[in-house]
Amino acid sequence: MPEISLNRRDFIKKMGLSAAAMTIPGCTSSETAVLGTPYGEHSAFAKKPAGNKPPNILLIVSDDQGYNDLGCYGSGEVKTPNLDRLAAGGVRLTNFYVTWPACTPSRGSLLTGRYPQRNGTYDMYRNYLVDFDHLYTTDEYAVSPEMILGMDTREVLIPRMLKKAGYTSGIFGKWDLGQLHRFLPLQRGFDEFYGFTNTGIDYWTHERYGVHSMRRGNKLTTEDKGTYATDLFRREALRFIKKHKDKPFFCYVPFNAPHGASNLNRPRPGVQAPLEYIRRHYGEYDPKNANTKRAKRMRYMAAVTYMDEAIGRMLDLLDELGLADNTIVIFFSDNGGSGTADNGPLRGNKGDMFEGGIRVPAICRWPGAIPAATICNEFLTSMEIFPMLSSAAGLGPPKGVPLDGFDMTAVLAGRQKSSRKEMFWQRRSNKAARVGDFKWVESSRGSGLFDLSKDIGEQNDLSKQKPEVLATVKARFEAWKKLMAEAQPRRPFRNF
Ligand SMILES: [Ca+2]
Repeated sequence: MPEISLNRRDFIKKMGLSAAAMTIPGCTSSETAVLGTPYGEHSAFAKKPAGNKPPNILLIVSDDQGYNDLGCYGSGEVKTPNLDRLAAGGVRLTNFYVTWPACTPSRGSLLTGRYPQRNGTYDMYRNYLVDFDHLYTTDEYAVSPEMILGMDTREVLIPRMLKKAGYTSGIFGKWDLGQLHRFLPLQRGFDEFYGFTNTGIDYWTHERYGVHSMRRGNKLTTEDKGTYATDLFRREALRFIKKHKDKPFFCYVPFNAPHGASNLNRPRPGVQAPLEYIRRHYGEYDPKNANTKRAKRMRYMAAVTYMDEAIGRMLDLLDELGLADNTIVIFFSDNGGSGTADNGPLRGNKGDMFEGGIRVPAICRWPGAIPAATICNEFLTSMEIFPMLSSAAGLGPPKGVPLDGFDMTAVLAGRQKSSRKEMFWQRRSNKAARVGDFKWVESSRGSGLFDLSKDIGEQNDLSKQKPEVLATVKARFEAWKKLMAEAQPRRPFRNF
């Protein structure tokens, strides 16, 4: 690719963007403005005076839920009355991205506010031999990648950041950021943890390919073996909220639903849900024909609805305790849906660089700060959550930590346009960049240049018609790669 040097005016002209659209509030650096994302010290924090009591935070993440698999996103099939209720009380985002098309790096970016390539976790921590039916022995598992890799301990995670503002933090569900003692939630700023530390489990046995995985705090526990995991994360989150109702809390609930079960049995069980629940909500279901596409879809939908009901209980509790008005509730899926999930109208699935892998359903409710029953079509990402919460807590950005997002509160409130103009993704050799409305993908599952403003389904490849745009977007990607390469190196994957 030829070396391309563009000044700001050329760049804006080529991208067909107005100068006004490229301006970042509170940011005067033209280079940062061209980059679009307020990197590092340019992070556009809209610091608000902290009230007497900073808002509580309930952050809920679903696992592999499809873009179209919520009632409020248009599904006529999947029942999510409580997520729909959440959206009715706040804002539903249509243009919200995660940083990676699968679990671990997406969650790492959420908690650090940084690109995977910056925080060092730019791939999964998992044992791939299970794909070939290899059951790890205890000794093998103890030294396997899944066990020994973890988020670099120099990274500042949301709970540690919030600690400065007096928050108590709990996580109930899937951690996925390392299993050795030093990587576990209690060593990373959380005060309470009940859940599993690897990247997926059987919903009832809580085993990951034969390895028992549920923990309370730092210790493995079998106290709830046999109970459906969603019930457990609901129970623990409700307990935590009740216990800490009088002080600011951060309750992080990353459900394992509706991720497929990590189970060696062939055929693999896929998504699991209680039989009577599937029948009650989705009709006739015969467990003897569990491997038809319809049966798999029914289990997936039931797992989503079951999770939705658990979320409803949390929203009810906030109401009962009189906390709802001073609680930020955020929900999103960690990546696009796979298997029988419905990502319509987006192209592709979990794992893909197309929108179906990385654009996800997201809802935010914050009474008094964000108007109810609104829709936000602005370009936003999960990296905006760290700065948003930091600002809500009355804190500035952590010192010396370059963030890759900005406080999106004013955008969610409809008072400002998003200052995000660019976003970049890399999963091994698969690459993607979005600059303005143009999206470039180069991947093993397809490539092209697409205009998302006219072609959200990424069907019409414009590479040949718009070679200059293609060159510009690729140049932006290369500039981002360079920036990431210059960042202070982080474990575990980077060679330094
Ligand atoms: Ca996932």
